[in-house]
Amino acid sequence: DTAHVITHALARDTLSRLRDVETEQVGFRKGLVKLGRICGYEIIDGSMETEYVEIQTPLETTMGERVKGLDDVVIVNVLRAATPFVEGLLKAFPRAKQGVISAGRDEEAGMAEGEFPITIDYVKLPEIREQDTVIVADPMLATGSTMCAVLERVLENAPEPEHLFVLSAVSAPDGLIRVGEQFPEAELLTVSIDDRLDENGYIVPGLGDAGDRAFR
Ligand code: HSX
Repeated sequence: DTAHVITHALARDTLSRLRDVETEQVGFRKGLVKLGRICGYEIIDGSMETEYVEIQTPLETTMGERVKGLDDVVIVNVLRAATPFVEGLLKAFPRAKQGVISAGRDEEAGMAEGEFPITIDYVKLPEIREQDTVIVADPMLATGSTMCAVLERVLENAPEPEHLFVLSAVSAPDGLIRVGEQFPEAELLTVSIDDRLDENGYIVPGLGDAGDRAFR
């Protein structure tokens, strides 16, 4: 198994609204924010440890728990569709550092052997340290070309982080396989593994173009 599917009922509900062609721009953007928050909570629940801490309630001293590592989180926003998704993630990881990468498929060049050439225009990343949980977020993982190019930039000159999550809302089997093969250290998280890619490299059934639906 290459990927872990986030199956929280609210994640499935929210993704279904995103898929719906009737969901207009505001609803779509809010849905992506909400899905980002749910995914963030799922990452915390599934992968982060808690420690016991003594706390004082208004009545007495008792044991409480605190999630460890919340200060060591780096979220990478793959412009532009990931922007609302990352806004949601930040609700789960309010103290995260953020990186930004503008990367996109060269659609005119077209898909060749299941891959697109990728243009990267802008990269600004915080320092990545061994103890960090790095979350690279992009709502769509289609051929995986964009994500592979992004991961290359994220990981160059960086030590292997504690966790490297590749988070998408919808993904295609081909893209997950490609990213998994090229970056075996990455933990692939998605809310849905869709059926296939069409001849233009779009995820089917998918949700259309997330960037266009959120921003146009
Ligand atoms: C869309 O295409 C998404 O937001 C991703 O950035 C990208 C995914 O396509 P692929 O590179 O996986 O084929 O703009």
